[in-house]
Amino acid sequence: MKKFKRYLITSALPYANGPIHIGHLAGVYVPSDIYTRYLRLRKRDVIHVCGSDEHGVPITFKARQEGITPQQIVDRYHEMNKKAFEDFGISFDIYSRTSNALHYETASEIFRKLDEKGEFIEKTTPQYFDEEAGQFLADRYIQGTCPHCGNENAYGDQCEKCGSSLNATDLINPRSTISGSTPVMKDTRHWFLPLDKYEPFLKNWILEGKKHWKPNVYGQCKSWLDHGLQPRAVSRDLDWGVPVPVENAEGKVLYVWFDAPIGYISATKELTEDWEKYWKDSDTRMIHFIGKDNIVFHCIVFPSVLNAEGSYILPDNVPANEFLNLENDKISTSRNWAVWLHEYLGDFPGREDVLRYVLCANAPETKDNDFTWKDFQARNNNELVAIYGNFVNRAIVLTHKYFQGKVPGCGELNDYDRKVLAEMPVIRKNLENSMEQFRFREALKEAMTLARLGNKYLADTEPWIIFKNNPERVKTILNISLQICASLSVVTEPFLPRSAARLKGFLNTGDIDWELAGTADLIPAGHVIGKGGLLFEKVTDEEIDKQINKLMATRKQNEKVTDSLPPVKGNISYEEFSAMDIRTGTILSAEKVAKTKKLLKLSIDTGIDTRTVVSGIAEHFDPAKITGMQVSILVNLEPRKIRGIESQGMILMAEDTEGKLVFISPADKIHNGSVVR
Ligand code: B3M
Ligand code: ZN
Repeated sequence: MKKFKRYLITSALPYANGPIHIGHLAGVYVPSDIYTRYLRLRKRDVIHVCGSDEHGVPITFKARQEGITPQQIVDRYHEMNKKAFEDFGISFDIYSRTSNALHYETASEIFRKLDEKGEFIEKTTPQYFDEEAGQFLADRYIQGTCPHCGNENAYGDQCEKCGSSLNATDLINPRSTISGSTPVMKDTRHWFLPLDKYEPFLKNWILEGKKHWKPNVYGQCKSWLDHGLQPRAVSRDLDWGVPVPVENAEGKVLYVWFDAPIGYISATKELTEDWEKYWKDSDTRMIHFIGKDNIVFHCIVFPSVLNAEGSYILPDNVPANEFLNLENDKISTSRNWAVWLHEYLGDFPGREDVLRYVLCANAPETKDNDFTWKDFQARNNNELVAIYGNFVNRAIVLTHKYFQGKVPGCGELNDYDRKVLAEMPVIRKNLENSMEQFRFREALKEAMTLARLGNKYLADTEPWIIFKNNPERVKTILNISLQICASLSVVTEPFLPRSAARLKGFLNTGDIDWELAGTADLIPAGHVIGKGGLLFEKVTDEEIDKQINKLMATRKQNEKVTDSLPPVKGNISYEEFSAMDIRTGTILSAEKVAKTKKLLKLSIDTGIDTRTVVSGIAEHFDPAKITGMQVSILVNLEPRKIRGIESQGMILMAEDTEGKLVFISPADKIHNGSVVR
């Protein structure tokens, strides 16, 4: 692989509209910090940039919800998140923000250069406009009835109830969330990045040149490229963001995903005058640390922008992680299903290394993974306390007990000593190989292999037993044990920076050169070590129960599940199930059945025919609002007369414990008559 002179590490800029949780740490920030700390220990020229991503509709949405300005929202969360990262030892060289002037300047400069080069396509497209508020509506500012499930509060981009991704024009009875009025279609001009034009460059750069990327990253890029790319809008009608820096662009700002990655550049400019050395010199190795949902922006869109601009380097690797779940459920800000960093630190003060350890050991490096509090407790108690902490504590206590805290000289070696000393450099080499390949779980395992080696060596040689008759032998055992302790203080630093610093204090060594880790003369005989202590404390059942109870209370609150769920019916055979013929259909019309409260007469296009179904849903749905909705319909139910009307089938509905009724609709648009199986 090419030898680079320097490294530029970027970590995804978290949106400044909420706190950081363990999913962010596991996906992006623990890996990027481990790697950066490792490079620094290897004396590489490296900078690590990050900062708050302060534009985008969710921020304006939250500001409107709270009745404050977007700037006040980002000010709050920028500070909160900056502190949380500092508290967790995430050692960025700069944590900047995209609402600052330097970023506006940098993003504008790049946009203008692409515009002057004629890279953009300008297109006028119809967009929903709120005449009362006098502004175009971004997708999140439009609500209406979901055509799939009838949810009346679906958004223009997504229905949060059935998860369908939507275009604003799919919504039935759209309304503006700003004024409540019905929006009108109005033409608006935007700038588009011609990603289709960049396909040959991207296919060559990625599909040919990046075969060594992690399969989850390479695979996602390949599928995007195989499906063909479309021009992508890089401007929005919003009043919050980087104004589009060209003529006749009033009221338009850069699309957040156009400006945010440029935040890495502006942060670097803010950090060092030498910024071009990092961004424009091919001897720099740029690595983007992100979560899998950001792959397209960091591997397709941003590299296309930089390549079109022409003077920047491109990322050498993008080792994106998958997602972390919490107690077998998706982490969700809106459902408060998360472990928030500031709350963790409140409950486990001074123990951020334990969380770093567990999140690295369980990192979703190749597939989604799960965080459980029981596993957190087990790893802390059985690995950090019982192996690493126990070994270090014994070695230091015994050195004080037998040799007044002075590192004893190493006497004659036996086979076991030689085996242990030979193992140490091998472990360090393995750790380095894993680290260089962004396999941090593996690298951490190697660090713990060194701790296990020391722990077992002390347990097997039992210096506390043999000291009386053979103090010379104990000198050798403790000398070797202290070499291992000193090596651990070096190789654990990327993962557990606070504990590594404490261990160096215990050993009174100060900083140790990485290249010495794993050697037999790291800490010389005669050196006086410091007082020891416990590197890690046990996590108690009470502490864990408190966390689990907190999550269960959140779950109860979210689901408001009462225990009145109807019991499961008796089993049926597959044949009985397959006798039902359920299809997708569309409601063509709906009207109340005269003199009834509950009944609606529906006309359904089943793809096979158009038929009438009478359904007891009049108290739940306004007939005008469900026309056009896709539903699931049992088409081979015996017809029956209801209030004189022949009903030919049954619409499938779901009813919760509070009597709420929703349609069971296909998650995506599909032909009527499609078989539900
Ligand atoms: N803020 C998306 C996210 O937090 C976005 C990352 C920007 S990195 C330039 O997932
Ligand atoms: Zn829906």
